[in-house]
Amino acid sequence: MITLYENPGWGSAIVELQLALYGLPHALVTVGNIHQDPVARAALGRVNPLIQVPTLVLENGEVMTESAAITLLLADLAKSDLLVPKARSKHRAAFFRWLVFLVASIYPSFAYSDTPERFVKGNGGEAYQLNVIEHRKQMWKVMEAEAARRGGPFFLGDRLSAIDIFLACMVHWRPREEWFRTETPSLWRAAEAASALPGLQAAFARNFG
Ligand SMILES: N[C@@H](CCC(=O)N[C@@H](CS)C(=O)NCC(=O)O)C(=O)O
Repeated sequence: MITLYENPGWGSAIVELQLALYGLPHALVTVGNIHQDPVARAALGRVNPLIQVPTLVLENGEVMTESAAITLLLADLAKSDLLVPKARSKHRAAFFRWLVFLVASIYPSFAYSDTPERFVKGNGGEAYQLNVIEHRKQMWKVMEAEAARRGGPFFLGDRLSAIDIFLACMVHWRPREEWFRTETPSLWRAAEAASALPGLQAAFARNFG
């Protein structure tokens, strides 16, 4: 069985929701506060030297990290195009573009703002943290313009994809729900549409309830 190392509400939720939607059997191992607890860090570090969630261990023992890579792999394992548009489908290019933007540009900014002490020495950390969050807001606005142009209800328009699952989780992270609801209504609508999908309720409540 697949094992997901996770913390409720953290990035592992992006993977847990996909496992739930596909109906792929999996076990959960809660890792605890890997930012602060040396025991939790050591335990996860034995599985994944990056000490990050999501960490997935496949049935054959292979370790998978990186939420986008896991997203693509799960679609293969589930033999499904529910969340990943098929090769040559009309949504494929936009899906690749925005999936990579999410994980390469937006997601790393959480490491920079959540643990500024890793990146800034001395007492400049707070201003730096606020700047990172402001920069993240600008990136979300770029995604908002794209979602608005496509017209919803999902990020890609009329087609659900894993991007909506990322949004359903990430709108709960800073700058958080109220900001998304008012400043990026198209992203909020896509996140809400994904959160309401049948089959997701238990996993969603476990992470964000
Ligand atoms: N590139 C990774 C990023 C994962 C990530 O940053 N996870 C956060 C939790 S949301 C984490 O585990 N942070 C702990 C750390 O970086 O020390 C992915 O896309 O899965």
